[in-house]
Amino acid sequence: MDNRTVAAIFSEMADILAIQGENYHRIMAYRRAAENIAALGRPLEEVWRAGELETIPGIGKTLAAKIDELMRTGRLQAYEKLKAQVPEGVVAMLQIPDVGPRKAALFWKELGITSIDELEKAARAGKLRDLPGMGVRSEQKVLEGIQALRRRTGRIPLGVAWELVQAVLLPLREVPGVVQAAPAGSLRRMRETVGDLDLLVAAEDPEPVMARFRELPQVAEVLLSGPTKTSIRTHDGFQVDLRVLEPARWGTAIQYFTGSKAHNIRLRGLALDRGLSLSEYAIKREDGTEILCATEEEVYAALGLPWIPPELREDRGEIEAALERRLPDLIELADLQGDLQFHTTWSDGHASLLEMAEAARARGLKYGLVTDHSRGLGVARGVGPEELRRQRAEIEEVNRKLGGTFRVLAGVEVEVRADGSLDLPDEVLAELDLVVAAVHSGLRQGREQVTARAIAAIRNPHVDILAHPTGRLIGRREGADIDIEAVLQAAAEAGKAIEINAHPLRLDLNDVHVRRAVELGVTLVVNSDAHRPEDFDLLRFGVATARRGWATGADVLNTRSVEEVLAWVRQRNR
Ligand code: DGT
Ligand code: CA
Ligand code: CA
Ligand code: ZN
Repeated sequence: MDNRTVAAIFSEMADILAIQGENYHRIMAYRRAAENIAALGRPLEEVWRAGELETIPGIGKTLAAKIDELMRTGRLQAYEKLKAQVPEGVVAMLQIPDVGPRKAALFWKELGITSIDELEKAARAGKLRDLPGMGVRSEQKVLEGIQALRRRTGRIPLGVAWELVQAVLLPLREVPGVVQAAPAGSLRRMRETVGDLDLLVAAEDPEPVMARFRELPQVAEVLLSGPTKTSIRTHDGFQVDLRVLEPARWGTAIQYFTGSKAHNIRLRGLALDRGLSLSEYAIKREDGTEILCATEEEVYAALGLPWIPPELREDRGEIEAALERRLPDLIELADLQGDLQFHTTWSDGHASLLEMAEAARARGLKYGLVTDHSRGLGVARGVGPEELRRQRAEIEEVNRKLGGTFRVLAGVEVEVRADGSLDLPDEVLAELDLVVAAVHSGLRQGREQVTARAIAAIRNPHVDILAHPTGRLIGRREGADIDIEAVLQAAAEAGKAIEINAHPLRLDLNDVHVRRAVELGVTLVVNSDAHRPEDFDLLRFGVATARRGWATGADVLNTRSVEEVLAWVRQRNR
């Protein structure tokens, strides 16, 4: 427990108390303590060991006891109790300029808003202006505040960037004369976050494309607009750069603007070795004549290379692999035959088992493992032994209805408790087709403890898959401080699978960890973790992360048929 963590906990407690309209002095006590701990200048743990907590300004008996509890157990009951009373998204609203605890509470209590995204929707729909103490002007200020917050937090999560780009490309593709339209930059490489959006269009006449782009409803402000490039800022505060170029130069342009910069620098070096110079416009020979490349394949071929998938273009060994003709045959979305984690209304999902199965089937999947949360997580309607028994009957009924076109497997997302034990008894787990284990609480425990919990779960003979190992939420919550190397080693030894959670805010394992897992021969699973029917579309982000980690179809369990997956479980249990 370092100073920063303890300070953050106290400051969050102050926020929650403020939203609850608690006594001012109590709120200020937590705030002052948080500030003084953050500014302490020496490890709080040392002060605690020396028994001198109460010498810190603002720390009296009560707060000293709380720090003591945190240091000894890694947890704080009072904090957990408070957190359970106010949704995380409501606390997050306090980061919005001009939204204080009183307003956050108002939005939550009056309109049931529990996230910044929901708040934005409500503001756009004009639902905030009629609340007590609000008005059209203050509603507008909330929207501006959200945009400012997004600009400040900087990088855009992949899922948000993807949606925006699809929405922008659609009308551009309809402009007469447009031959090609595609994302470039970090989005095409499917990085987990994207700085700004880079779009490329091939057309002989740029102006109609630029004109259409400037008039899109997403545009808040045109930053610059010329014959080759237009930059805009969206209402959400995201910058989008559009470049339009002649179709004959598409290959060099899309290659250049896809990046990464590091990858491009290596390519330019290879070109120079061959007496060529590579730019976004063309490849130039020493005598000044140009080689125009209409496709990316031609660019790579001119440098003596096979085409390299964008997800690999980070200068992490892909150039060497390409030169030696040993690029991996990367997994593709169409390789997935099933999904081994989705939720239903039996826990915190929003659709029935049948609806979810049909949605998965509609996306070409052949099987799915239903994994509702076990009780311990404290989500509404978690499953215990009795619910799992009743759910089994529903699974059989759904499978009968689907008549062999799709198979639902019986599973659970069982909570790994703070002490590493599981939330359901072994005999209940033994009844299920596959078991997914996950750590959702106590992510702030020390490195050794969190790692030991994950490894204990992996070694439990009933567990098949460890879900989202770090528990991070990109841009919102750091993952646990966990020894991924040790977790992967344990999985390799036990023959268990590790999840790549496809939710674009998780992508957990991340690309770098996937790469290590592949090296160690760990079996991977790409799971949607769907909570609603449309969430099965998120699988693309999981597959992209697998590709960024150099994974092939053979590395990923759910590229196999349902029989092969069940055989994988059985052979381990022999
Ligand atoms: P981002 O926006 O921070 O997520 O990352 P990128 O990769 O999209 O970078 P961005 O938007 O600055 O530039 C898009 C691509 O343009 C980049 O991936 C490679 C290319 N590029 C930009 N600046 C340079 C440069 O100075 N040298 C080279 N070789 N390529 C560049
Ligand atoms: Ca970019
Ligand atoms: Ca850019
Ligand atoms: Zn859930």
